[in-house]
Amino acid sequence: VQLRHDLQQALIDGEFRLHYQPIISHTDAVIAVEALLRWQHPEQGMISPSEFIPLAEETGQIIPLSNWVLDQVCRDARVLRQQWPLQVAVNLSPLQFLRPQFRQQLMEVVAHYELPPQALNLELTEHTLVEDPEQAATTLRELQSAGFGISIDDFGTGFSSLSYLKWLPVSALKIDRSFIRDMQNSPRELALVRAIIDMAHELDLTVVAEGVERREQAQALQSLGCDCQQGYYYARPKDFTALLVWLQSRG
Ligand code: G
Ligand code: G
Ligand code: MN
Ligand code: NA
Repeated sequence: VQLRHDLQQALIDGEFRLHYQPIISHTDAVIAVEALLRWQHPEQGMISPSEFIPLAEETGQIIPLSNWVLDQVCRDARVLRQQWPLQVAVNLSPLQFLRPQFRQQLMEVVAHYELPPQALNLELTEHTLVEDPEQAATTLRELQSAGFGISIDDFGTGFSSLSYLKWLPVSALKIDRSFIRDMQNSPRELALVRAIIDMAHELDLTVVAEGVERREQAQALQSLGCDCQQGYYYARPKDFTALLVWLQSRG
């Protein structure tokens, strides 16, 4: 109850932060970073978005909050790209993505920071796409032709039909970390991961495995032909300054 009230004030007081987690290609190159929102609460410490995003969606605060995220992501991407040609992935809330103003706003913010749309990768969940498939398809086509990367996040958890992949303009699938977590102990999970990777490749999509924590997982994914990996095994999410230091030290 308190959090709900604090949310509005937190934006005014500048308590939100973006952390960034590297995404690594099968050739061991860093190719992107994912922006992950954090709330540095004065009393409760760091609060995870899985706690406050649902609240923000209920109260409508998700819109100003999402606008803050987009602005900050572009600001950081501009600095990042002076040295590193990396894409920055940003998570979009369905309420944000399905608003009629969204595309225009996005175009304005990238123009303001003089970024090419290719600098951003928009992460959407299956849930967002099935909520209003026609609106989603129209917006996605416009965004893809403008040059933005588009990824399906938490892929495999949405209980949605796979048929949308045939006609939605998507560039990548991110396999949900629950599949990666269980794939070593469960032949069924392993088979699912293999099937997702093969299907994605048939459809000319890039596959990113999320939540890679151990070397054996990394090796298994590599041998399955997975294009990219992300997880604590490679790097934890870190603040922007720490990200720049990490990139520097990696060479
Ligand atoms: O980093 P963490 O595991 O706490 O993230 C939890 C969830 O919050 C993930 O599902 C992630 O997609 C979501 N999330 C992280 N950052 C953002 C953001 O900036 N906007 C939205 N809408 N969701 C985010
Ligand atoms: O839903 P989405 O994929 O956007 O959420 C990403 C979330 O996963 C972030 O909150 C991030 O902190 C978390 N995360 C990233 N790498 C790992 C990992 O290796 N293990 C676990 N358990 N969580 C991870
Ligand atoms: Mn994500
Ligand atoms: Na995910």
